[in-house]
Amino acid sequence: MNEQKFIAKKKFFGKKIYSYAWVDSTMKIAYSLAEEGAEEGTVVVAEEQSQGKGRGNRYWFSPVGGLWFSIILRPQIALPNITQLNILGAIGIIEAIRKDFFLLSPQIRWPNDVLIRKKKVGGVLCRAKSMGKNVDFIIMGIGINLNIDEFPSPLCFTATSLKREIGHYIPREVFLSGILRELEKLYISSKDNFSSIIEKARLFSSLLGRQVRVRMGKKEFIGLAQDLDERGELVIRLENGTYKKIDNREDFFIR
Ligand code: BT5
Repeated sequence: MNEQKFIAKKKFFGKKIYSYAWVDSTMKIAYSLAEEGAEEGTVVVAEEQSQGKGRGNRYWFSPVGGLWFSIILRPQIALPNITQLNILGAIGIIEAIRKDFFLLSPQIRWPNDVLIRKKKVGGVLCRAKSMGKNVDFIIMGIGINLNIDEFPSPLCFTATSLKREIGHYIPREVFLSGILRELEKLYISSKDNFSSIIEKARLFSSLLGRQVRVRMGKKEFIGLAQDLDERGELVIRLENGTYKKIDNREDFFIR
């Protein structure tokens, strides 16, 4: 049964939660709700997704056991700074993990991956709808491998779950309300001041100080991941000594 539950809470993020047993993608449902005028902070969560999406339409493995949800955001900004929101989402995942499981050391692989011991435990996907120069809404999708025991190849080499890292089951609703609290705090504070989020992204970065290989279309270059600028773009020091900033439109690889 794919019954739609409607849970009302007092908070801003997750004040309204639409919860499904299965969906194609929570992104699609949240997008339709946003178009119909759903308020900021509305959440769509599913136990399972048949067509979970990553960036660039990549596949997102979303079986029962994970935490898959999307939040409707209506930021008052002229242009969607998706890089910043990706970083905010990843830091929200990191803060929620650190709060509940202080022995784990999650890291952000700029701009949207969360890793534990170099394996991906979660990811963020932001989609914007613009009206002319203004953002109408943004859907922030968050995927966290909560209680997944096995991953198919090739994910079994690159992915992990929180259950595998800590060795026990984690209740989904409890983790969801914790991460919504963290995301809400970050989102509210980011309106006045994004620099504290950038500071956290620097602190928890898996890339800074490392040599990276970046692919932009057919071009590829190698350099040192030097810093994140105030807009959340990654500053790379190229082999010839010049600097290049990249945003999250590029495909990104670590050598
Ligand atoms: C992401 O994309 O990491 C964004 C993931 C967002 C998923 C959420 S779930 C709720 C909402 N609804 C959706 O349909 N999507 C969002 P990207 O950086 O492009 O990473 C995609 C790559 O990660 C894939 O090409 C695989 O290599 C790998 N991957 C796929 N599923 C994975 C999983 N469950 N755990 C770890 N890695 C995975």
